[in-house]
Amino acid sequence: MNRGAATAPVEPGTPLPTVWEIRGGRLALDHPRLMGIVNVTPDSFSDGGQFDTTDAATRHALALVDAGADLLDVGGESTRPGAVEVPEADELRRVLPVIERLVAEAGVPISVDTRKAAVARAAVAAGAAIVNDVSALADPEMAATLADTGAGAVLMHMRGTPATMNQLARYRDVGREVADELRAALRRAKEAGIPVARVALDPGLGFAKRTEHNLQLLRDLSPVLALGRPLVVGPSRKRFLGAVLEGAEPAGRDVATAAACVVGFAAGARVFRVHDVATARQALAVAAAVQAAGAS
Ligand code: HH2
Repeated sequence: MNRGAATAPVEPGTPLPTVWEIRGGRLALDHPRLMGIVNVTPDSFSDGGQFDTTDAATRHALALVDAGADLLDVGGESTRPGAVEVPEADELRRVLPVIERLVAEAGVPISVDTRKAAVARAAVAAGAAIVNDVSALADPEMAATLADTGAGAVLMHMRGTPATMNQLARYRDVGREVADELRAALRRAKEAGIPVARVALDPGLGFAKRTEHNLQLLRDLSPVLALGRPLVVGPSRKRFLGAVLEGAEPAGRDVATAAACVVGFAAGARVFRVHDVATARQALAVAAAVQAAGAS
């Protein structure tokens, strides 16, 4: 765990998963991958209402691809702290037309950010390759849906729901507890028949975590990495970055986001869910180049 060191970059030589199987192909993880955020919502915490029509969301998503996004994550429900669940019909109406357009036009794999099995199923039928489930299979139909559709899956750590999670942010050893809870999610996925090669894990920065928990996770992801799956991290514009910056508004946290991505990369994460793809991409290109120089 390297607790005494100032930071805990992944030990040189630690084997990390190099591919992630998603629907219709495999994503190589030999370099950092940028997942651009497309929130088709009126109320997301940093960009709510900016892209809540099909045209605006599609234009924004295509601009993220031009900026270097390797994947696009389309969501129709805010999961910010305190958010209430959006009815299934509304979520479908928001995301499906955008996914259909992006499958035809974007040229990169599309992920759907949803906690609902019915939305996941419809999105994959429309061509989505990945289901990003921040509840890690809480919907009783989700595991079977992932197993039969063949989608890649992101299983993220959270406790409770966005409405209740802040009260559940109590840990003695956040890295170990998050890893234990993700191990249980991975076991549920395997038992439902989802091939493990299709699963990526995410420690859930900002979900049932206080500032210090998010920082501790980024400092040492090794307990989660030990589960042997690719790691996704989503620090983008989150409140813990605002706490470090003593108050910057969410849209003013993109450089801080890029810094958090670099720390996450050094700790072993390979997929980075961000709003500002161009800035994170530049920062991660340097981190990857430094790491490659060390290897030769
Ligand atoms: N964070 C958010 C939403 N989905 N998915 C994964 N895998 N990891 C994350 O950290 C993550 C996520 C929250 O961010 P955002 O989509 O910008 O906000 P909102 O939930 O308000 O739409």
